[in-house]
Amino acid sequence: MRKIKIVLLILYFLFFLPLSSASLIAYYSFEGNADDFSGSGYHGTNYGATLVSGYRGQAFYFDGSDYIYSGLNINPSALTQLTMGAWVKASNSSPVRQVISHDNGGYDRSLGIDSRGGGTGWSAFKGSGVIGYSPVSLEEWVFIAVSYNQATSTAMLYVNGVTYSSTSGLGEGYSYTNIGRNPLSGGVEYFIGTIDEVFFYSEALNASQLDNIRLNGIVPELSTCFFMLLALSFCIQRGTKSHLSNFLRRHT
Ligand SMILES: [Ca+2]
Ligand SMILES: [Ca+2]
Repeated sequence: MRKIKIVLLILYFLFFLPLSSASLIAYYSFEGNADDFSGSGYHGTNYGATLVSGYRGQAFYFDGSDYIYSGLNINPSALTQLTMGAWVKASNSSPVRQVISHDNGGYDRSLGIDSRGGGTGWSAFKGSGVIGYSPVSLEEWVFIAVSYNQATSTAMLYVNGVTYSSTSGLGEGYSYTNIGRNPLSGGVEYFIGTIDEVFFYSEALNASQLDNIRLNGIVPELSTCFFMLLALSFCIQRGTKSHLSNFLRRHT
């Protein structure tokens, strides 16, 4: 029984650790505030967005003039690989609108609604234009993400399990990130709708890894903590038992 427990713990860590704190660099669950729950400390500053019921718990509603500032630097020079995404519910699909962006011109890393990727819908910037597109259904929650790999000049848009891959040639943008708008020229392309569970990984996640986040949420950290506590209590229990048996052996 003890051996089975140890094997299960090892398998768990091998499976989940590559997707856990090692590469999660910012996480905004919007539970009451715009704090970063990844532990990295990139707490957001909210400019006008209002707390509403979200995909999970609470979320922020952006009315077309709101945004959240994050000090996270998502430039290719800082992060060769990046995946960013969120659960979103659009209230207006007229392009162009950004969910996450650090664009300062030149189609820098951005995720939102655009009309230049073959049609109007969920899209992402790829340096020399736009990857698209997945049509928007108003007032419906959808999981969107984009992964970038500067080393291989590739980018992949992911919308509710469907992927759109492209070559990319990304330049540098601002050294900070906005949620709910494009920071270009003091702010343009404002999003109208609700945004929840915004995440950033310092890896170019593949479709199955994004499937896992879409289906299970950003839970590995919590689960890891739980299993670490379980492992700790198991060790303490073992230690106590061993001390007790040594004591009894010596005194009986
Ligand atoms: Ca939430
Ligand atoms: Ca640029």
